[in-house]
Amino acid sequence: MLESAEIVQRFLAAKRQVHPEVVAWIREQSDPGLVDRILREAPEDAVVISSAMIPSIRPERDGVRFLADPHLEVIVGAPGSSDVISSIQDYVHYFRDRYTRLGGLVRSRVHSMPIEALVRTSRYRQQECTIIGMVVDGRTTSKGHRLVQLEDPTGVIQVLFNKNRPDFDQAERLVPDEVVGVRGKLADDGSLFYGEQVLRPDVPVGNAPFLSKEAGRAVLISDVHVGSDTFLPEAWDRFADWLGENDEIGYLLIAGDLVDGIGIYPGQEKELTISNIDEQYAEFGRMLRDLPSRLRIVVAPGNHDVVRGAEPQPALPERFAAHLPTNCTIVENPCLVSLQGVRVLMYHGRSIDDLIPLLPGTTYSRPGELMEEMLKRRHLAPSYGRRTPIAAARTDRLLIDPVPEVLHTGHVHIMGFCQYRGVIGINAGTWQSQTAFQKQMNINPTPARAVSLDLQTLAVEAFDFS
Ligand code: D5M
Ligand code: FE
Ligand code: ZN
Repeated sequence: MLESAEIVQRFLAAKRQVHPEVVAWIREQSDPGLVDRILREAPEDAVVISSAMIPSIRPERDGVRFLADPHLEVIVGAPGSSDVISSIQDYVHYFRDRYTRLGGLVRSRVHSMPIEALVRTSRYRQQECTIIGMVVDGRTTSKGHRLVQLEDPTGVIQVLFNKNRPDFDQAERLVPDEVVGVRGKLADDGSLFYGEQVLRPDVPVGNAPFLSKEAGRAVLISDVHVGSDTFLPEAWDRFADWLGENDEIGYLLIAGDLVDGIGIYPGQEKELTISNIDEQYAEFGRMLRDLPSRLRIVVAPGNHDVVRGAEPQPALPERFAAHLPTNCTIVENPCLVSLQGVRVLMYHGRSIDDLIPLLPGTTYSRPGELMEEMLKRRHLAPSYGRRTPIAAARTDRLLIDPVPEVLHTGHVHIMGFCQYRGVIGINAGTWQSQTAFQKQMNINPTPARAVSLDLQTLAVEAFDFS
């Protein structure tokens, strides 16, 4: 084992100072190559090597451990936590887990009964009760009422929502595979359940977000799309300068679509300035290295990135992560990170494409509303089997549990916000101007945006670098 004095000496020899915490940690590791690796990977402009610089000193393949950073913590979604999956068995487990956990949130508030027990005897007819189930599907009847099929582990039932009853608008917003409670009455012949009220898992009414006791500021962005001919380098440079001028900003969170990728859509090759995937990440890495080295940067993938599309998406593999500076923490999509105790749920946001056609009145131009719909359902991607591929693992990693302070999404390239029962939703926009495809789809992006978050107050401020 290296002695402390020797460790300090080796840093001094390299014209660096080292924090005592780091020295203590190095002593414990009994890893002779560690000092050299830290010296090699530490930010060039760092005079004092602090513990904050160590967590992302990536394990070389022999698996060096990290020193926990007191400020940034990956609670869920550290690299390697998404299982390898996809047997029938997992699909069954996946939906059971989704039902049990989301149903449990409703069950904790109301007394409910299994569908099978309800229809078996005539005892419960004409008596108000609550059932909890997963929406199989729904349709509007010829008279304009809403008929929804609801399933729990014991049975299936048709639930009819009368268009003239108060909660009809909520019934219209039931989407396939979400888990809800429905309060109502069984029909006399037991064939139907008359739904009166929709009870969603929801954020508790009294939800009180955690606030950091110390000052701190994070910046949230998304959809950088490096390598695309519509990526905006000058705007990015202005952003980089601004980060340099505002040294109270300690964190930068990036919610996916880091690069434009290769072969993501037909004809993409004609719209790329960098047509090699390694080169795209190398360029992205250079851009991050040019940012102030004090920043702790959290890097999550999106559907344009090089990892599998099925969510949860794994973190960037080492081959590509190796291009990123050591102050980057690579994570999965989704992931839950804590910044001084303020929990940010990062999710690229692909399910927004699925939710918009399912939810009347929603639009790409107001992504905040879709984040609110996710929070009410306590789920990031409520409907299975649409445009958002979901890897059906034994546990449903797309549940929103615990309730975070902040939900950070991207994907739609339009900045938007919500504030729902104490939770702040931030859709961060993009660094790419309108693509030919988006023009065709009539999607008007809000490029070159960054959103700042005050960790003491959760105050949000938007900046435009275009
Ligand atoms: O997604 C950027 C935006 O383009 C986002 O609003 C979704 C939309 N988009 C992407 N692909 C499609 C398809 N195939 N149909 C309709 N809309 C789409 P990005 O992930 O950056 O490509
Ligand atoms: Fe994107
Ligand atoms: Zn995307």
